[in-house]
Amino acid sequence: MRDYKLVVLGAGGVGKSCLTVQFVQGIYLDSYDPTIEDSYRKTIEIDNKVFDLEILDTAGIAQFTAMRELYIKSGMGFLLVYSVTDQQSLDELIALREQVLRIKDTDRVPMVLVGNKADLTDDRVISVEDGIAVSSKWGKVPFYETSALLRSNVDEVFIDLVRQIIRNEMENVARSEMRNPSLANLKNNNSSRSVSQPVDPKNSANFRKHARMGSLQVQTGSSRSNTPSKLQNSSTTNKTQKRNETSRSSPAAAVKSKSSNSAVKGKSPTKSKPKKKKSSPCTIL
Ligand SMILES: Nc1nc2c(ncn2[C@@H]2O[C@H](COP(=O)(O)OP(=O)(O)OP(=O)(O)O)[C@@H](O)[C@H]2O)c(=O)[nH]1
Ligand SMILES: [Mg+2]
Repeated sequence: MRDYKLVVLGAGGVGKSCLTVQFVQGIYLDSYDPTIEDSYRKTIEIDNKVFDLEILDTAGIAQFTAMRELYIKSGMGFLLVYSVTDQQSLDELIALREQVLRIKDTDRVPMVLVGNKADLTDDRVISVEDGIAVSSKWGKVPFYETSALLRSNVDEVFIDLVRQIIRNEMENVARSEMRNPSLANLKNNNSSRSVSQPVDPKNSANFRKHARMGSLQVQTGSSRSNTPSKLQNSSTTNKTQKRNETSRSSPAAAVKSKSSNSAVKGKSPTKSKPKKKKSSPCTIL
């Protein structure tokens, strides 16, 4: 089984590490210690198929971003994270996305736009509508608001990304078969081949060891999501950086109680009910 290589990108302090660690280990990091580069592994079951994920949590602050080009090359899907409390973090994502598209040399890159820290309602400067606008500009890239603190929409953003990668691969296979029908014959004669095998060699090489599109999906993350009942913590983590024990504390703890239990779809955040995804079962192993 091969790894699905996901890369978490965004400005410093937006919550990339918190989202990743919540997804992989089910814990919330209250302190802030800027990341250089951390790699995590997690096994996940989607639609009765098991996927090994390798998640690269990247540096947000400028002096640690030298490796960016390398990991964008090898990443198969990208979480583009901003903080709803920080306008600049959304502005920075625009350049980041362009860098991803340039390096990948295609505009069909699996990607999710993530507005984190949705629990910080008093500090919010970016509205749901602002996020929707960026998502639309980007060709309806799936957009979620999340809260790593409340574990809201955390699994959802990663699962969406994996689904996009799977879909992308199937489309690539179909496209290359259309261009070269003999490939389809070969496939028909070889029943052991899986459609989820890599078709883009760029995606399978050089991932550093340590180191959608359909309807617009908008889910705000100011409520604690239900952790999948089959969630088991079977992840392994490869830290490339020691966390600073005296790191400064986050404002997160102070706002824990400010969360509301709302989840919205589309443009009516206060009225809508939580969006029911039509997806088939996912199990985090
Ligand atoms: N209230 C709240 N605070 C959060 C949330 N996610 C992260 N934080 C806090 O924001 C600070 C930065 O979080 P990190 O996950 O370390 O940020 P990062 O994007 O990994 O930062 P770099 O590694 O420097 O790029 C920490 O103090 C977290 O506790 C969230 O969803 N809600
Ligand atoms: Mg980090």
